[in-house]
Amino acid sequence: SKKPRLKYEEKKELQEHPVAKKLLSIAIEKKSNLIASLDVTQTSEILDLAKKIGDYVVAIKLHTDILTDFSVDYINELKSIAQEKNFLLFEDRKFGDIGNTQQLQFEQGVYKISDWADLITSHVIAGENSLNVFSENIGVVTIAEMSSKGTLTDVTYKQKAIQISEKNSKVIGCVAQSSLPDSLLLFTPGVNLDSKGDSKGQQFNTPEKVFREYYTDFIIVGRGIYKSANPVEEAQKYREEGWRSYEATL
Ligand code: 5FU
Repeated sequence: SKKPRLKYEEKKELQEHPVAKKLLSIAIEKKSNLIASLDVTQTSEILDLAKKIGDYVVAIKLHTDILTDFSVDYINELKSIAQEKNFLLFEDRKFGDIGNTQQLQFEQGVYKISDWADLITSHVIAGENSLNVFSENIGVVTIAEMSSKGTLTDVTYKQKAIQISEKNSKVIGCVAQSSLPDSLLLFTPGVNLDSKGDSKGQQFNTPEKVFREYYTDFIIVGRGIYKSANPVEEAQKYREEGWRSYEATL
């Protein structure tokens, strides 16, 4: 039989990065392991959803480059909601270039991600030095394994991505669809209670399955929440289901 997983309290002891500690503290305090991915295209929709579901999540994941009306005012308002409701801002930029280009994408352009993100995602396709450009105070989450059908992130790729991630003090964890070493936090997207997938390659699992089989730490839910008729009720449901499933593995 499988050995029990580490509790969030135990993982917090293992983590040295302040953002990892903060994320785990929020999880413990809110009894939540839910990250809502608000993949909507207007800033007013994000702000509205963030106010309504902010109490139930540890972080809100963003794809800032899909917004049609980005502004610095929007970011400032989102930051103040995040502070009030105690959640982190997670930009799912999935950097995937040489370090020099990633640095420009991280610090420059319209979005100036380095000014406001608590967490960012990055591929490691360009090798370990490409991660050197991210700042110390931002938690880097590497993409070790994707959720989509036919992804190229096979076992060998995943192992190499984990090796790079374990060596780098800026990396707090990985996006993956299977277990990780205890020193890395596991973030699992492709989670939905009502659907098995979409016509564009996404594959969904239930929260129960990803906790039981992968010992994930955080579930990432997009359409299951923001596309539903009642996002508040769904956020509460995924929070409860995620927490219950986590406790069942202890
Ligand atoms: F790295 C990954 C991955 O492997 N699968 C994903 O689905 C990231 N994602 C993101 O999680 C994706 O870009 C969406 O923002 C989100 C899943 O949204 P869904 O609506 O729950 O499918």
